[in-house]
Amino acid sequence: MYRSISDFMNSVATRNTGEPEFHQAVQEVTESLWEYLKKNPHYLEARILDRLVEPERMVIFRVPWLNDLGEVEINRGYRVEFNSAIGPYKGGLRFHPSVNLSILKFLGFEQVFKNSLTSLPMGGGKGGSDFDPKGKSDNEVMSFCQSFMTELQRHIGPVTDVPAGDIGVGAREIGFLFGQYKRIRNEFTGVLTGKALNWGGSLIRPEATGYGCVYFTEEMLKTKGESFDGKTVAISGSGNVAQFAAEKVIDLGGKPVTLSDSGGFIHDPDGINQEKLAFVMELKNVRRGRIEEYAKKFGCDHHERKRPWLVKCDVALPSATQNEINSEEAKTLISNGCGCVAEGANMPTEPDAVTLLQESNTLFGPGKAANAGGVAVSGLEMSQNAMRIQWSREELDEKLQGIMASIHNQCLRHGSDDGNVDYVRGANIAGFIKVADAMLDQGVV
Ligand code: NDP
Ligand code: 2IT
Repeated sequence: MYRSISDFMNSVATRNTGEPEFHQAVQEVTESLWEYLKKNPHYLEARILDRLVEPERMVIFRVPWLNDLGEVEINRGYRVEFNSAIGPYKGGLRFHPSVNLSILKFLGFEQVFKNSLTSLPMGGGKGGSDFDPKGKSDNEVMSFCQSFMTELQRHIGPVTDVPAGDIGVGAREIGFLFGQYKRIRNEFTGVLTGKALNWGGSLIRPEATGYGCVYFTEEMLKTKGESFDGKTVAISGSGNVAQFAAEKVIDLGGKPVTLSDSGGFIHDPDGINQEKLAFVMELKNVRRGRIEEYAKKFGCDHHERKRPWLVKCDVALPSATQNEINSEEAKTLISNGCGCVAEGANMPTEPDAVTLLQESNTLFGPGKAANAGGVAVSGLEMSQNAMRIQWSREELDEKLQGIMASIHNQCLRHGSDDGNVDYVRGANIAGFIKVADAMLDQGVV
C-alpha cells in the first residue's frame, strides 16, 4: 500500500516513463481522491486506483498510405482501451502531429471519469494518429482514413469500442472511417459516433460539446446568482468546440470576443455575433483557412502566436488543446476580473494555474465535467442507433441540459465545503465511485 501521493506517483512514473501528460492527469485525480480513499479503504485494499491507471489494452499500428504524388507515407495509429467497467470503450480519435502515447493515455484516462459522470453506460478510451490533416487534399485524408480503419476495425465494434471525433477528426473523417469499416465488416452499425444525420448520426451531436460547456458554466454562474447575460467571454480555439460554445454564449446574451488557432488569436471587442460566427464556420469547416482572415474581414486585431488570456473578460472557455493556460496567464485572468474558467478542451489549464484560480475563488470547471456534453450526446447517438430511431433536436437539447445539470449536481455533492465548491475534487470523486464500484462487483479482471 502507498504511504503518500508522491509514493503512488513515483510508481506511476516508473511504469510509464516519458509520459508527462499522462502523469499530469493521474496526479490531479490522485490528489482529489486521496482523502476519500483513506476514508474508504476497501478501494485501496482492492487496489482499484492501481488498476485504474493501467489501460486494459493499447494497440499501436503502422498506417501506410499514398499521397497525391503517389509517394508512400507512414503514420502511427493508436487505440488506448482504458476501462470497460461500466460500458464499451468510448472516446474520440485525434489526428494531429503532436499525438503520442502520453497524450492518448491522458485523454483516455480522463475519458473514463468523464463518461462515468454522464451517467450513461460508457467505458473510456481514446485513439488517433500523428497524421496531420492540415494541408492535405480530401483524397489524401480518405486514403489515410481507409488505411487507419483497415487495422482499427479488428479492435472496435458497437458493443466493444465506439470511437468518435476529437482534434482533426470531424464529419469528413468520420465519414471516410465509417465507409471503410462498413466495407470490410459488411455491417451497417453504430461503430462510430459523430456520423452525418442522413446515415445514423444524431441531432445536436456537432453542437453538444460547446453547448454543454456553456450549460455547465451557466450552472456554475447560477451558484453566484449570475448568468451569461452581458458577460464578456474569451474563447480559445475555432474548431468544433469553440464554434458552438460561441454560438450558445451569444444565445444566452453573452459577448464572445476572442477565437484562436495555432497561428494566434483574434480580438473583436464589438463581439462575435451570429453573422460573424457563420463566417468562421465557413472559413474553418469548408475552406479550412486560418482565423487571421477574420481580423482582415471584420477589421479587428490578430495577435500572432499568442493566446487570448491577456484580454479582459468575465468568463474564459479554453477550447483548443491541453496546457494552453499557464500560471502567468491565470494571474492575468484573475487580475482582469475573470470570475469563471470552464474547460471546453481536455486539460487546457496547467496544474499551477488551476491552483491559482481556485485560491482566488474563480469558479473553475474541469474538462471532464464541463466538456462531457459531447460524449454524452455520443452516448445518446448509440442509444438511437440501437433502437433504430431518431430523437428530435428539442428532445436531445433537453436531455443534454439535464445531463450537464446532473454533472454539476454531482460536483456539488462531492466537492462542496464552507460555501465553496471544488469542482475538480467533486468531478473526480463522483466519476470514480461509479467505475470503482463496478470494478469491485466484477472481480479481479
Ligand atoms: P478541432 O480540430 O475542431 O479544433 C481544434 C482547435 O484548436 C483549432 O482551432 C486548432 O487550431 C486549435 N488547436 C489544436 N491544437 C492546437 C495547438 N497545439 N496549439 C494551438 N491551437 C491548437 O477540435 P475540437 O474543437 O473537437 O477539440 C478542441 C478541444 O476540445 C480538444 O482538447 C478536444 O480534446 C476537446 N474535446 C472535444 C470534443 C468533441 O466533441 N469534439 C469533446 C470534448 C472535448 P489549428 O486549426 O491551427 O490546429
Ligand atoms: O474528449 C471527448 O470527450 C471527445 N472527443 C468526444 C468523445 C466521444 O466519444 O464523443
